[in-house]
Amino acid sequence: MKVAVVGATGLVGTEMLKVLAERNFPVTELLPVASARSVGQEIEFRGKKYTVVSVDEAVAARPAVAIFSAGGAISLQEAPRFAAAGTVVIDNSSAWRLDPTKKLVVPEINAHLLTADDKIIANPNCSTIQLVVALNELHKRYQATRIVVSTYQSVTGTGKQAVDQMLQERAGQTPDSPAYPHRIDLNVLPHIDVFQENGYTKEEMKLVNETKKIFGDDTIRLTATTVRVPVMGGHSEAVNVEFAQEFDLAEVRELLRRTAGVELVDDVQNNVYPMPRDAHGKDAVLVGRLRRDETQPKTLNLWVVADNLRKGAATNAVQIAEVLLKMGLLKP
Ligand code: 11C
Repeated sequence: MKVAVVGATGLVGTEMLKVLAERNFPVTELLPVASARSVGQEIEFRGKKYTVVSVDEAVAARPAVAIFSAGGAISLQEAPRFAAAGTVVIDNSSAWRLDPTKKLVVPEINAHLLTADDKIIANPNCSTIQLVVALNELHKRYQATRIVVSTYQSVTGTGKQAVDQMLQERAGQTPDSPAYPHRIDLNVLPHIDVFQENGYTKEEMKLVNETKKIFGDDTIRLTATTVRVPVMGGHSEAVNVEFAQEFDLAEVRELLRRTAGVELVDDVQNNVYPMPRDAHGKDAVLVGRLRRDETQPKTLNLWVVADNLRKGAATNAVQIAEVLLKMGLLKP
């Protein structure tokens, strides 16, 4: 398979190359694509050097699949060009996620919807992916009716500039080019992405709208507060979920043990619960702190942690490519 990775030099792009190699995706030729200033640079993939090429060169090479992580504007402009050349695009930006003609896919949940007509497939936002993976089996069994989620998101979600800001602040330096309007190290910012007219941030509304689309259920009521914390390993979420059906905690535990993509990490007697340091570099969504909300019936509290660059971005995108390959929907 000829594979293009668009945005190959960014944090997510680098992770995509790592995941493609680790999972032995059958890449026969890699087309790393990046902005004009990176074209001509070399990157290494499975011990071989590849030259970074322009979008035009990559489109002309007609790869089987192009995995994008280069921001919404580039996806809007360039994904249709790849699709027109016969390449299937898996896009990690928010550009196509809510487009009713595009599928928003988390393989454990809705990969069965994919068909040969899907030429641009959207990869959800990282904070949404870990939420829906954690709730998938519980939603099927008890039907979630209302979800309240508060996130604690890693600086890696913003990108390299934010990582540099935090590390420079930590070293007592003034950041060269801060990513945030405030200090992030030794601080917490209740602000991820831009504020909308309704007072919520775009990140908060992504959680609301993407969750409904992935579960194919517009009736779920979801409200979110998304917060940036000075952490590197992954995103954490405190989730309060109300179900239509009564549940049994032992059964919830059993369902989570059997949920694809979930690792149950819940032994509070021994101080065992999910933490971003433990999620870092892993593909599993870690779930713990399971307890009944004692203020109202049929309501569960849980704590969900995942590496936002892996299952939250690169791994989910590569898993979509793997499904397409298995379904015979990628043309070599
Ligand atoms: C963050 N969730 O942590 C964002 C990053 O829509 O794919 C990913 C943004 C997106 O800042």
